[in-house]
Amino acid sequence: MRAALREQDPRAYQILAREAERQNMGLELIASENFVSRAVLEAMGSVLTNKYAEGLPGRRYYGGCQFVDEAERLAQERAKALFGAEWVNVQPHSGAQANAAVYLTLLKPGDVFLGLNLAHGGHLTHGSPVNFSGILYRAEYYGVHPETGRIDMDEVRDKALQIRPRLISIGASAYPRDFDYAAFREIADEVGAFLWMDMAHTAGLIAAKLLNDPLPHCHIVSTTTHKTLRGPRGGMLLMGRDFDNPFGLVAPKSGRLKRMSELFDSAVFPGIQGGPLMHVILAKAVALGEALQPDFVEYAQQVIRNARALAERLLEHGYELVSGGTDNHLVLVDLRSRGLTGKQAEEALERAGITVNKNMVPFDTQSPLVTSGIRIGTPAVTTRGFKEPEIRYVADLIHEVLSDPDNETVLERVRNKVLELCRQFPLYDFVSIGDPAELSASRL
Ligand code: DSN
Repeated sequence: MRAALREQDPRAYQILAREAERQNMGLELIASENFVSRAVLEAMGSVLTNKYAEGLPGRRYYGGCQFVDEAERLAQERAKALFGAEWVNVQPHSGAQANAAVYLTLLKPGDVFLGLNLAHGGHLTHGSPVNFSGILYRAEYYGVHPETGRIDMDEVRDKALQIRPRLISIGASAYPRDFDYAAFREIADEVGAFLWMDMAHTAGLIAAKLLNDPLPHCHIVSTTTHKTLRGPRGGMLLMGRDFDNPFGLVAPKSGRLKRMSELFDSAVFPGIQGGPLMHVILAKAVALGEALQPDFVEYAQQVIRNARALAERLLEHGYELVSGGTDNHLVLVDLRSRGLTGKQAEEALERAGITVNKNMVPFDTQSPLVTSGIRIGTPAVTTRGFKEPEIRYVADLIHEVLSDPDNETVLERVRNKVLELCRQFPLYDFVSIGDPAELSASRL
């Protein structure tokens, strides 16, 4: 199939080949990225993309859905088994879509909700003023403690009692610590709010039971499927149990009282989406099947061990880490004491073949386009086979670059070391530009 792409559309093929080369020959340390298996790639690049299937399995608005119904049921069944969920919806096209369905179900425009400040590790869809969540609803924030860098549960409670939100959200895109869901639930119950966890970043680590489990405590849990879960780009909603509609929510048109699961299903379709991406849903089923295998737990354990080793080595080099370390798959480096901005660091590392992202640190005074920090994650390089010795070496390379970020000789030297490391841990055997493009994953 890729030979067809090369012959029919060389420009598109070149883009694909060059991106494959970039992934193969660079160090991918963006905390939200990963490398999927060949099986997941095959499911995604399949004829299921041709099928319209609005509705749910067995209740579609189109004929010919017998096989895509099986795909969706397989994904549902595996997601339930993996997370111990009573209900799932595997249709959200992305994490942002899954989150949109949460808001649509639980809030009315103008309602108040409480989420983690974006500048303290929160996510765009948790109330940023430039996102629908902050435009349509009234977002209030809790943050981390200035000294510990950890979420301050006293602040969460005080804020919740003061503003009486209808919804409290948990979850982050740059928070290196675990969450105390039971404590959040107590606060939510005290103020009569729904509790929602967006576990997009840590879903794979939660599935492997290495972090606290939000499902028993939250009314709703959303996730992406492509980060630590190592599946295709997409979203998902889950409930530990199908709670009786605690605040008497009714369906938008009929005004009828419904189960929470029915309300969330209708919020995804027809609420915010049309036809589900059935090729992606099949790929979600494949990835969830992989995550149910025992070696996925080993992978997730290694992700955390690698993040800890990275943190320790960076601390040895004198870097400041938000919260002083990590419980999960990422570290957040505060560069203020080194006289560097996140932007400078990201750009210098990129030139040396190391991809990270600049990131706000709590109480940052720089703009989001400059920032004072970088976020470094281990899921992708762990998939590649890196263990503690390699990750410590990566920390050394980062330090080499950041100690002299404008020195082209240093950047070139590190780039060569990165290439050497990448050759030792081949990823996709996607032959370099000009060769027949057979994707035969050598390690995956
Ligand atoms: N933008 C993603 C991240 O990098 O964390 C989250 O959606």
